[in-house]
Amino acid sequence: MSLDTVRLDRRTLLAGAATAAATLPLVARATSVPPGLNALATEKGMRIGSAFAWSPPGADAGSFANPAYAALLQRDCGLLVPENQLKWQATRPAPDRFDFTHVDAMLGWAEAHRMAMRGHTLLWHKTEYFPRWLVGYDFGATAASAAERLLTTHIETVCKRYAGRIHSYDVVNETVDEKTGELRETSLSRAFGGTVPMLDHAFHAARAAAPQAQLVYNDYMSWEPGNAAHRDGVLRLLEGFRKRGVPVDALGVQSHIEPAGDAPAGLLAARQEKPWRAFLDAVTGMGYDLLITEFDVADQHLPTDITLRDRQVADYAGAYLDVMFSYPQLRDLLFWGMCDRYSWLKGFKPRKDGSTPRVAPYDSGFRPKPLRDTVAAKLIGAATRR
Ligand code: 9MR
Repeated sequence: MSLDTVRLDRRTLLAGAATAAATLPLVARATSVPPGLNALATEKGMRIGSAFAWSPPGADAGSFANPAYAALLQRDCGLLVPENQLKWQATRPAPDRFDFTHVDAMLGWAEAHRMAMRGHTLLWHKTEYFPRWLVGYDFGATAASAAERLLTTHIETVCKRYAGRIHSYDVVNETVDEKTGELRETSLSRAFGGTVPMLDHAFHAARAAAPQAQLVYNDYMSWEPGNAAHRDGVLRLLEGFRKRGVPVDALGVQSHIEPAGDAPAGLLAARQEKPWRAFLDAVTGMGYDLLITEFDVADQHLPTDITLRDRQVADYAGAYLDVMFSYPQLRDLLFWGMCDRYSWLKGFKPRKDGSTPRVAPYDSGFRPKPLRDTVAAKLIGAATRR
């Protein structure tokens, strides 16, 4: 090999290296995938998650068995929650019979993909969501002990089945009446001898059956006007838990938020922030942690135009998350579904113009929306949790 050849080779090499150096960032930019939301959250000691469902393979559903939906979960989530499959209606077809087929499959999938799964819910204390057999149930002559047995058996059966695998439960869901702030009564609480002793018992039973799990009271009191009675009722409940030494670790703030009109998000937030912070300060002041358990943004009152609507949804969510993320007690944010296609709001809050509600981080074609960008930006701006 001549010296010239070596020189030429070195020159070529250097030129090549320079070209590579110049083009690498472009190539890297073009081919690298932006980090998922949970990856951004992890940097801050936080987690992002979503509700998901069970379905047969290939069904058009918000399920792990639908590859298009599963891809969103894998991209953005570190935490999942069954939307319906762990409710009494699904797991307890009869007083003495349990069916965990779907939950087992969901948890298996979550674990195989290195995601945690929350439990929702050990007691949804609202008659309309009881299994039919429970609504008119005959508790017999010793009603109080029969009711206690029914509830304890449920909590123990779920918690022990998933011991060491489910680390957070919505032990009680929605027991405060949104209009009056009073505690709901049901056939179960009446048989038990009162709602308060029944709720206390549910948390004690959960602590005994799942000593390491985070125990959550979950409800939909929100920051919009019209929620004051609901918030006050939840505060009274949480105060009572503390006074009586009931083991409750956190408040699940469902966060089905909804701009009341198409006023700028900043204006709406400015009106709503003060009472909302007063509520959250009172909750955290009692030592409770916070979770956003069911996040979505209803768009019933927003314009038809998609660009405008998506912007308003994202801005309103951004203003909300500014407040929520300012609480270091908040580490987990779960969407109530990753994409519009399967959102409960399609049926529950349909739009007058007949268009699909745009309430989730991805649209019905699984494309990311401004809401997703906003959540990413807020995670990047969030303080690191210890
Ligand atoms: O999204 C859920 C919907 O598919 C069910 O039909 C409904 C009744 O089981 O529950 C919805 O989820 C609710 C959650 O369990 C509790 N908070 C309010 C949610 C929306 O209604």
